[in-house]
Amino acid sequence: VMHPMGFDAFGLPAENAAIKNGADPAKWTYENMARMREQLATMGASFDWSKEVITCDPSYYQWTQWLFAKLFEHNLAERREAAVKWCPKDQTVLANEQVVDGTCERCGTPVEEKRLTQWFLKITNYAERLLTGLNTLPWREEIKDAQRAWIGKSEGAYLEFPIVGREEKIKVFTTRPDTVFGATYIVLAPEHPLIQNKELRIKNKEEIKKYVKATTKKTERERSENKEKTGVKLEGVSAINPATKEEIPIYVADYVLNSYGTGAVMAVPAHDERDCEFAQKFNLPIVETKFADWDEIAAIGGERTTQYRIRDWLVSRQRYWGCPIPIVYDPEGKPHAVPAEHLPWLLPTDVDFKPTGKAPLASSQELKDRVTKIFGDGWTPEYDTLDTFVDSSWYFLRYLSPRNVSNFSDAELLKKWLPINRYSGGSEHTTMHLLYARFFMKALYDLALVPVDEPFTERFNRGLIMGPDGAKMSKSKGNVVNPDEFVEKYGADAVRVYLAFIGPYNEPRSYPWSLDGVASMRKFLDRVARLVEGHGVSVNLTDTPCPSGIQQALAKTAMKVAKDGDRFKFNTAVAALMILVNELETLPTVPKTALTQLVVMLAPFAPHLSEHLWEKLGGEGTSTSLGVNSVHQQSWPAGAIIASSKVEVVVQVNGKRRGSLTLVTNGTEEDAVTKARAIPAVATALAGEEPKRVVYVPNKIINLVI
Ligand code: ANZ
Repeated sequence: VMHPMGFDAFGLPAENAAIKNGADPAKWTYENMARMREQLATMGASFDWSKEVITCDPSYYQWTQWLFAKLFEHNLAERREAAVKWCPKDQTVLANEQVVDGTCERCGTPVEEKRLTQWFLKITNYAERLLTGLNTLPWREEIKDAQRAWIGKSEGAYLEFPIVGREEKIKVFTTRPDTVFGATYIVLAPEHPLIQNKELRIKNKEEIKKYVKATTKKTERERSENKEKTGVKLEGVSAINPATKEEIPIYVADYVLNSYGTGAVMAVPAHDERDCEFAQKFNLPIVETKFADWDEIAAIGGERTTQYRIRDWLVSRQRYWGCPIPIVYDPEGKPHAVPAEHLPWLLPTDVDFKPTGKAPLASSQELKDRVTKIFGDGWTPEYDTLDTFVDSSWYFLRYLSPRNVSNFSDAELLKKWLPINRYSGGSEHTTMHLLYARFFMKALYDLALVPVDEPFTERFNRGLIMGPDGAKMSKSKGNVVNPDEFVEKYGADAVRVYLAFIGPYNEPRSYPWSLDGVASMRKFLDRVARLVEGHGVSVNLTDTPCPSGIQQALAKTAMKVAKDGDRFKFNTAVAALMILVNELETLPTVPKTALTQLVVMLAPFAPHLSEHLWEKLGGEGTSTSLGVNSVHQQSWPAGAIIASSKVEVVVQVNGKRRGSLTLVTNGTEEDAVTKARAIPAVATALAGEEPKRVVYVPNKIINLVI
């Protein structure tokens, strides 16, 4: 098992904190990482720190840049103009997910739309493979469905609607070309180029302009939501339905998105719900007609096509604290990848990182001089940095060889370890990180840089721990629980056992932090300690042999904790340990073998206490040796399971021994009777009679009375 830890440490939080406190984002970030390492250490977290990666470290981002350059060389990274959401206060481009109700998620300022030149990674080239790749992954269906919906494959056709009195035609995408006879109007997205076309004699230009402007405040998601339809008719222009040859009106409405299909739809109110709502609102005819067959569709210029909802991934950010995009422009303005020998392409430090609307890197004289020096006069740097999701799309490859200075990873180790058996994280990553990482893997596979094209075999979406009030922890709500205080008061082990106990890890539900929870775990651990150390209770540590009932309880617990632990169901694993402790507490004397097994099973949850008790029980512990005899190096009490899973049961007829059976521990009476009666000596003794009574003492005796 590899259990590494790292810091995905570029991005807005560091930059914003730095802007607010006037600190250097690098200093702020590295200080926070040191603090977190300490916190994790006090919790006894068992990470392999030799594998640590830090995405904002030049030794890491050198390879992010190297991989970006590879994608660029293979036409998978591209620069083009795009309409982007812009926050005028934060002075930066926002991702769609960062726009909430038309305002910036961070500061609440109404967003604007801007057309800017941006860098994209062409994830759409991989839409089909990202989709089919899901079929064989053993993930929960809901995770796969969410990705499928995000990729959004639709099979349909393009149709063309001539504009009355003009050469141009309006091309629409439809999944139902067969309904073309019922198309009674056309709807254009507000951004559709026809609306800007000056030659088109639109009579109500002002009204349209106002409507289009209002649209820029909304996100695509808000526009697609099922709200009351809005729109404006284009006065003075109309189109022809190619099937009916009838003249039909043209509208602009924001429920049609420019980024999907052709940004224009033929509206069929008789068959499409949204069109129907719109038609009712604008008093447009709703006509039922015959369905067109493919010959008719083809005769009207129909052309089959497949559309995907997924868009290319916009990766450039006009921000300081990110990985510099390793691109330079020649005097003609053509982009070139920075050659590998100049990587890492360092983030300049002579920068005013306060947002001004221009990329902060543009204020660096050092960066300009660097480019001139290496490439010559007239060459200029790229000033944007990469979206942090690029940094995190490949970090798991780096874990295999984190100090490698000659490659992004190690080919042999990639072959050995990939794909990752189990990958867990929050459900918020389903259509972002989890999709980006899959895309990266497929692209790198095509470039022969990795041996497999799916990165993660199993996916666990974990739950979320909420504040004690059941709401998401947030400073503004004042419901943040600081684990340090609990560690201080109750010890790290109590906090760990509490976290394990709070809910099934692998179920993406939310679990409120109970303020008494840690205290009651501390009580449980104290009881375990008393069992071993015998403080003030009537149990004594003895070397007596383990009664078979206790042996079975131990075996059962070992099996359950192992099985639940393997599925990350730590809560039920802890519950099983609690039941075992209850049982041991009923014994007048507790055998030592029972306690050693208990302590070994408790060790993953309460590592510090377990080691202490292990020493008390005669183990060496980490304090007295190199740790080879530590409780954490013991094998799981699996031997006990095998030894006790079968028992010898004596078979009697009327109290007289007639044979014996080897049965599973705690088997059913029914099974024991059937098997007993099949023993020849028993059958003879019964002489065809049905037993009047069965006395069954599980795991010991079965007596058939006739
Ligand atoms: C006519 C029609 C009749 C439609 C009918 C559907 C049902 P999916 O399945 O999501 O791909 N459409 C096309 N481009 C659009 C855009 N840019 N913005 C909003 N809506 C758009 O949806 C495809 C359907 O959504 C297309 O098929 C089109 O409406 C609409 F009974 O055309 B249909």
